[in-house]
Amino acid sequence: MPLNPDFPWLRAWNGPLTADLVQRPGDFGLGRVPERLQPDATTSMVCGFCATGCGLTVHLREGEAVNLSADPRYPVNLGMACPKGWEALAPVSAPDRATAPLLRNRATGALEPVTWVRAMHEFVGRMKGVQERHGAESVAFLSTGQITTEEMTLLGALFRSGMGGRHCDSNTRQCMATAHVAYKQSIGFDAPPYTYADFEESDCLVFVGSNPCIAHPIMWQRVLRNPHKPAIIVLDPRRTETAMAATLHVPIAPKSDLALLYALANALLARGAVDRTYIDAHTDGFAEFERFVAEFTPERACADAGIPAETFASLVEAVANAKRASFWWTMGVNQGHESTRTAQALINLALMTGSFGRPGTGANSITGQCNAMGSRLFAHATGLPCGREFQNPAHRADVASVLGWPEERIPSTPGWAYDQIIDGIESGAIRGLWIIATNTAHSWIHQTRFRELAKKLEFLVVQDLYADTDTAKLADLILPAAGWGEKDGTLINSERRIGLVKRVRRPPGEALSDFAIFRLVANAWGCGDLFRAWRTPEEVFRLMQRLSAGRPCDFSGIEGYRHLDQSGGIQWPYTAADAAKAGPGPLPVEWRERRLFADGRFHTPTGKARFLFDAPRPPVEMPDADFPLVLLTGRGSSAQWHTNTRTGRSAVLRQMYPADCYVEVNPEDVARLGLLDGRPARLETRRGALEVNVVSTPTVPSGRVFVPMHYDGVNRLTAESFDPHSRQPSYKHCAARLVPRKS
Ligand SMILES: Nc1nc2c(c(=O)[nH]1)N[C@H]1C(S)=C(S)[C@@H](COP(=O)(O)OP(=O)(O)OC[C@H]3O[C@@H](n4cnc5c(=O)[nH]c(N)nc54)[C@H](O)[C@@H]3O)O[C@H]1N2
Ligand SMILES: Nc1nc2c(c(=O)[nH]1)N[C@H]1C(S)=C(S)[C@@H](COP(=O)(O)OP(=O)(O)OC[C@H]3O[C@@H](n4cnc5c(=O)[nH]c(N)nc54)[C@H](O)[C@@H]3O)O[C@H]1N2
Ligand code: SF4
Ligand SMILES: [Mo]
Repeated sequence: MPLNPDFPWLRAWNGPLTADLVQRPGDFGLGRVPERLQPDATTSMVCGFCATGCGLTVHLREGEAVNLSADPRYPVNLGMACPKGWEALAPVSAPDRATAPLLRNRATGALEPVTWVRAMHEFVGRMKGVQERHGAESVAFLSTGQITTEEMTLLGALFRSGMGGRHCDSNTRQCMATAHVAYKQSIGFDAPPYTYADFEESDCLVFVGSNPCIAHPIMWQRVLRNPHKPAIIVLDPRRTETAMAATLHVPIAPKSDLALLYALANALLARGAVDRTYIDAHTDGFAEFERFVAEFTPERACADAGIPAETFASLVEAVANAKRASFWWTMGVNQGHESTRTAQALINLALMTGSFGRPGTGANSITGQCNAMGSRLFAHATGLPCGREFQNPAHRADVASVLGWPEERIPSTPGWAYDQIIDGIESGAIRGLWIIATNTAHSWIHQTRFRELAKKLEFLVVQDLYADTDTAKLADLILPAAGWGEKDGTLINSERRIGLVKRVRRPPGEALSDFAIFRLVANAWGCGDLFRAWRTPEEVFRLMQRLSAGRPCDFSGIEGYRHLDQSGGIQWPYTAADAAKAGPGPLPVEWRERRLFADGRFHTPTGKARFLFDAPRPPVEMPDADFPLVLLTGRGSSAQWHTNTRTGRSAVLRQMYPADCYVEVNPEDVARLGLLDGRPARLETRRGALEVNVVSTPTVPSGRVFVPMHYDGVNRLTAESFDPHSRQPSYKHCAARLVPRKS
């Protein structure tokens, strides 16, 4: 394929990326390490692991990061950080980073380093080739909640408006799709209402399918600062670290949440512990809900959930007595076969008790990845930016006018969700796939199927920090990406706080920021003109602000990156009217922690929140004689991040978790199954098997076992099943058996 004529600078740049090019300020969002970073100074930025969004102080020598500490002034973490935060430089400093594009030699099958020019030739030539043969919609991308919002915005626009693609999704589907859909349906917009001060102000915190001691340790520190001697209730099939620290553990049977939460609503009604004034003024559909929950008696709930009657009574008592009840949920809810309704059952509880918009209250989804919230607003997967809909002509016109593009450029049809894209590979509808900052071959439910299907693709591109991830190993082309600390941009945390990340390190070799790679692709593809005003991350941030204007997430009042830097991040919304009240410069203290819906007005057409509910259903795969155990999966330690590509590269973090995969088994089951504590066993499901070491522990009840998701192979076991509303995978329920291994 001839080089695209719109791409003269790349034609000239026919070789390795030179130091000179890297240092040309402003080019492709790279730029030199900013002037303001004096030698041996410090600067601050937010952590790039979890959605807590802690502020970290970066210590610099001669303008480059040499060390990190927790930022005492940042309103999120108040000087605390978890092990991953302290070790955040280790994954980017690893000696085995991907440093040049790698192309698979079709004759030998080996991956060989190539120039960026060649890499772009291949990318454009082969993706366009697939499109010519099989139609524009035959290429797809899978992206992430772990790149900057500016990068997500650019990628979505590039793919849908520039490359003519349609099907794209991100790993946020595995994680936050449920919360997104639940909020949207119930309160009209994906707007988690809380601020972290609510952890400290609540007098009753109900955590459902959430283990913050491990997964959000700094949020848990905020709970520990609560001076009100709160009731802390944990609904989890396992006696987790969080459950142990709680005032009440409700050890419910896996996936019995929905029925139990309806029974809780019914019991609160029976006690009169509901706020009728609030319900009448601010909600729709309560009468139907009240009738619906009447059949969920305490007896039925306790039988279904396998919990003692006293435990249920204590739960009801605690919520009924609370003045400021808050309901928090994470993956034990989101990853389920009826997860949207379960999340909405929590929203219903908050609404009926008037626990919305006041300090210490809320139906609060805790986010996972550092920028899942950015992805929910800007990824182009489920809609146009800022909760706009593809099919809505007025929404398309808005976007076109902000971007200065003809309206025909704005996509008008939704694309497929993650699972549909995978099915599309099987059916032959998807032939080219671009995977960015996610490790599908490990993290996708039923990974064996994905690995088999990947072989069917005509072209697989993987863009990652490392060339040896399970997904990168399958690629035809690997694009080496800069990581956290090597690029500028913003991330949005769980409480809607927009925080800044900065370039405080030079990426190794020829690795480029994802932003720069997307710009390269745009130019090579021949649609670079569309993105003339998208040269730097901050220019794109300005566009994002204009896209947000007038929407519930409006942050058009932010003055720019410097303003975020001075203010400890800024929560959306922050409108131009807010800015006029707060005044210029660093945000006044009273603006630094803000919650939503104090006025009880929601984003639905009526301004009222809706009670949404459905009859509970059993999970698709129940234990039986052959596979008698329920397999639970989730986070294993605060030192491991997902598929461990990053955390596995820190020698310090490696000391903090077992090197080999393990399964937690109740001591009774260990004895009954002839297993031995600390010895290997085979964990089998209908889809595959995994070698694991047995950890005998009473924290999992008999009949259930738990495997952390961080070790490769866990998703050989899981069963493909999805929530019908959010299409989020149900990672936390399938039937399994454990067999002692004779060794
Ligand atoms: N250290 C560390 N921290 C992380 C991450 C990480 O990989 N490592 N990942 C981040 C991301 S992306 C996410 S999404 C969050 C996840 O954060 P969490 O959701 O808190 O973590 P998980 O361990 O996946 O799941 C939470 C709990 O759900 C329980 N559970 C399983 N099935 C059910 C059920 O049917 N009902 C109920 N009520 N509970 C159930 C599990 O036993 C588990 O204890 O963590 C974030 N933080
Ligand atoms: N069984 C089971 N499976 C699960 C879960 C579970 O609880 N149980 N949880 C699910 C959840 S909630 C989630 S969020 C997913 C997470 O699943 P993944 O997203 O697959 O996990 P990560 O290991 O975070 O993968 C991110 C990849 O991006 C790379 N990367 C990091 N930073 C950058 C960057 O700036 N640019 C680029 N280009 N690459 C970068 C990393 O090296 C890594 O390879 O797993 C899901 N899978
Ligand atoms: S709690 Fe999350 S954001 Fe804070 S330091 Fe740890 S990984 Fe980073
Ligand atoms: Mo997640």
